[in-house]
Amino acid sequence: MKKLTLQEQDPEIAALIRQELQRRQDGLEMIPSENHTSLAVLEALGSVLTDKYSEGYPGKRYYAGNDIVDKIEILAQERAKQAFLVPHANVQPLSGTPANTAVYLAVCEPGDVIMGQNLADGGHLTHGAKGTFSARFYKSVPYYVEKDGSIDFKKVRQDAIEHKPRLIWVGASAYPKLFPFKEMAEIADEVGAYLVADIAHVAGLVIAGAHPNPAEYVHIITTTTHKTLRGPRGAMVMVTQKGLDKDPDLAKKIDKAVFPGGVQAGPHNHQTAAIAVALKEAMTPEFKEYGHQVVKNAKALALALIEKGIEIVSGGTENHLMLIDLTAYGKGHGVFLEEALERAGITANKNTVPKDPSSPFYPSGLRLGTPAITTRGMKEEDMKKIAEWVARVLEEVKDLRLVEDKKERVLQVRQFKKDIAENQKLKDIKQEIKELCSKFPLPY
Ligand code: DSN
Repeated sequence: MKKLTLQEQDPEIAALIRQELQRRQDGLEMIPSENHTSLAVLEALGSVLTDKYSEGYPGKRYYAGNDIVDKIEILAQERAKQAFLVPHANVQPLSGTPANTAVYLAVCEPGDVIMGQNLADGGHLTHGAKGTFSARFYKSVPYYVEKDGSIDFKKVRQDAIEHKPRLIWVGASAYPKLFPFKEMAEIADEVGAYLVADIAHVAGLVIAGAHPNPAEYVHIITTTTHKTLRGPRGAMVMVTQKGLDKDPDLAKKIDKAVFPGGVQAGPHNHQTAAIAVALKEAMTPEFKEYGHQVVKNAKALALALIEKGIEIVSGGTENHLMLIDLTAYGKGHGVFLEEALERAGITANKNTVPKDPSSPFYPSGLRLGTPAITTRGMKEEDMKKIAEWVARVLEEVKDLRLVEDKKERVLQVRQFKKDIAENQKLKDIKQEIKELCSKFPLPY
């Protein structure tokens, strides 16, 4: 086989990758679950390790030739244990959903009751959302977030006492407050449930000390590795000392559930190596500063948006993300703002807000996050500029109303997308954003 570069072998894909790089350079990535990885992480991810099959665990593989892969996986495990202060880490899950699926396989039987934060209130699909395996094979009793962004723990406790869950999830994808590990632990312990913290969104903040660590409160921790942790796409399942005290076989059960339990087979060794690199980076003083700056930036942005008259769920944020509440502009307005922001160079995502009058396809809010723009070095003064741009973009769409009829709505949104692409004010903002971004190069 000839040794060819990507450019020589497949110029079409090479050009598209360059275009994506340019898009990232010229705009603001503000989807809170995204980030810009380091060059070192990308290098590990694009390495020869992708070629190896390694079913099993270090020292117990089904294939030969894994001495080096074993060393890499052990390094990743040790770094995860050190970073999160846990006695056991499985670093093989390919992503967040397989990680959470492994938890169910390890501790639940089909038909068991599980509790998780309601999907439309910021919870994750795997925490018992309708239409997913987690509600099909388990009896899901969701808990809810109030309009003001708070959780009614008395109600959660009553439901837990009544329904006796086997497992309770704490952690979510769109929750602008600190995760309530202590409050949920009191409830879980009272009813004898496993408490699992899904810290995918805040894992980097936890390592940086900008968010509490759940290790002392929960039995199991799951996380993806590509959000605030700034690693490759991937995930981990960790067992805490509290988890081992509840069930000394818990770590073995988790490992068996990941493989050969049916969640996946061969681990992605290039991904494991890149996770190890990201964990090493996350334990540096620079990353500690980064994690705290992510939160400072989010708070500054939320405040600046509020000063522009924009409504923010729970009146601000305690972490890396915020939810703009657009219900004042009618149901489902997130669709308009997301598209208009994208045309202006800000990538964010439409999102439901607590007690959303609409649906996840046409939600009434927008989720904004600061992990990626903080990686580029942006600070509080830049957040004021971003708030100004968001307000100007909102001005362009605030008078639109989503029609009720489903067929007409599809046509309305299609026409809106054509019209907004021609909006000169948004084109001007895009240029201003590009100028700001040119002062903050990407890390690769
Ligand atoms: N898709 C992730 C997010 O955007 O929050 C959750 O898995």
